[in-house]
Amino acid sequence: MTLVLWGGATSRTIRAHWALEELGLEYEAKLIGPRTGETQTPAFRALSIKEKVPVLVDDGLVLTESAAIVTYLGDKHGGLTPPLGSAERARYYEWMSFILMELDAHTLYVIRKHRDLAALYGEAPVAVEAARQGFEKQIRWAEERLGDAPYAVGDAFSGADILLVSCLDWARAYGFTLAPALDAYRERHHERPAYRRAAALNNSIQPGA
Ligand SMILES: N[C@@H](CCC(=O)N[C@@H](CS)C(=O)NCC(=O)O)C(=O)O
Repeated sequence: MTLVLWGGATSRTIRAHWALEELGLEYEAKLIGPRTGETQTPAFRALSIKEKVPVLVDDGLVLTESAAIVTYLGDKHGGLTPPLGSAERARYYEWMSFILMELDAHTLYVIRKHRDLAALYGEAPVAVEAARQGFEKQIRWAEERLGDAPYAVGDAFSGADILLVSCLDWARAYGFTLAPALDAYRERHHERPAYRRAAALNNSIQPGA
C-alpha cells in the first residue's frame, strides 16, 4: 500500500489518523505505541531516529511531525488546508503555530513529561505549575478567536480543527475546565464520522508504560 501511518494511542497520532479518514484515503495503520519499545526497533529507527510517532510513509517520502503530516495530506489531496497565499491560509498557519507551541509543546507536553512521565524525564513541579498557568492563559486566545464559530479557519473544516480538538481533548483529560463554547466545539467535532473511525483505531492500542 502507498500510504503507511505508524503510531497510535496518543493525542499526536490521532491527528494523522483523523486527517487520513477525513480525506477518505486508504492506508495501512502500523499501530505502535510510543513507549512499548516499538519505536526503538531497527525498522522504525530507520524511518525516524527521533523514535517518536506519528510517522507517515507515502511512497518514498517519510514524514514526521503531526502538523506537517496533516498539512501535507490536505495540500496533496485537496481538503483540510486553505489555498496557499490566501488570508485563510495565513490564519491556518497562525492557528497551527499557536496550537503546537502554546497548547502542545510549552504547556500540555511539559505537564506530560514532568508529571506523568516523571520517571523518564524527571520531576519538575515548578515547571508543571508554570505550564498549567501558561495553558490557562493561552487558551483564552482560542476562546476569543473561535467565539461560537464552528471552525477555526473561515467557514470550512481544516487541519487546524484537527489539531485544536486534539489539544482540547488532552486538556480535558488533564482536568482543565474549558469555556462552554470550546467544549461544545470539541463535542461537535467528535460527531464527525471520520473522527469516530480515527479515534476507534487510534485508541485500540495502549501507549505503553
Ligand atoms: N512534535 C511531534 C511530537 C511527537 C511525539 O512527541 N510523540 C510522542 C507520542 S505523543 C512519542 O512518540 N514519544 C516517544 C518518546 O518520546 O520516546 C508531533 O507533533 O508529531
